[in-house]
Amino acid sequence: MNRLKALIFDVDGTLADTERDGHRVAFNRAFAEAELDWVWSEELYGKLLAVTGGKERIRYYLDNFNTKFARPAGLDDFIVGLHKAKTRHYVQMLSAGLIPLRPGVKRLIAEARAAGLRLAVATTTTPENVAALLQNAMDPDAMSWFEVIAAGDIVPAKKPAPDIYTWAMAQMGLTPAECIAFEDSHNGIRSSRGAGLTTIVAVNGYTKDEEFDGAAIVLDQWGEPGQPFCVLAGDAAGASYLDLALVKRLHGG
Ligand code: XBP
Ligand code: MG
Repeated sequence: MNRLKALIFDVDGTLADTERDGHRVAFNRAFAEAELDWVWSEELYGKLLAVTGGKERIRYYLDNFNTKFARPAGLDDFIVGLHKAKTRHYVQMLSAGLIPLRPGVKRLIAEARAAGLRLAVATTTTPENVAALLQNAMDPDAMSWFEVIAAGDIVPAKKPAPDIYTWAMAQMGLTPAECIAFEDSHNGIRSSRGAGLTTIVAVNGYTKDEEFDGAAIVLDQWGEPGQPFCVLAGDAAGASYLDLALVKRLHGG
């Protein structure tokens, strides 16, 4: 096994719990602004999360949950417009400080930087959303801490396809054996494992019952000193929160 050189983070659900009170709310605001009567409840949104990518999710909703909607002639442009408005609302919410990082994220990233490890992001969400989250919830300079931000439509096939992780590693000139991924969802780990990456998982409310075959470990949260995680699968070797020593142990290099 090669020495660990880089940490690659998913964003939604992994760095921050963004879906229920962030993305979902922003979608609903965009729908209301467009005078659509669509409302995505917490429960419905859980089903819609089967599909990653906001534009793809709107189409999935129309195909499966709102088949009677009279579609406009240019459906693609209509979805693109709705999604632009959604991104504007979502970025506004982040700028207002409404969405914090998950416990432990800031500490782990500080430790990784201090140890000289390289950092990247691999996500299906829109690049503006990543910038807004990192700048508002992590640090005004946090964008510069990440060597590669692989996001959104940069690859046509979104998670669970491995492409976004493969793209990020190609940009860094690293092999899967030199990296480790952090994920929160089944679609996410299918993508990271598909790209050959050892993957550490911390679930959230929407993903806690999903399958995480092939995960190095599955936790209920990243944990902090005084805020221990529960190990849902795997072996934390007695640790109670995820630090770099545990990351390296799970990576094996
Ligand atoms: C995240 C997503 C995204 C966000 C919405 O998945 O599925 O679609 O919900 O983002 P992952 P956009 O954490 O696996 O990357 O609306 O910007 O697409
Ligand atoms: Mg995720």
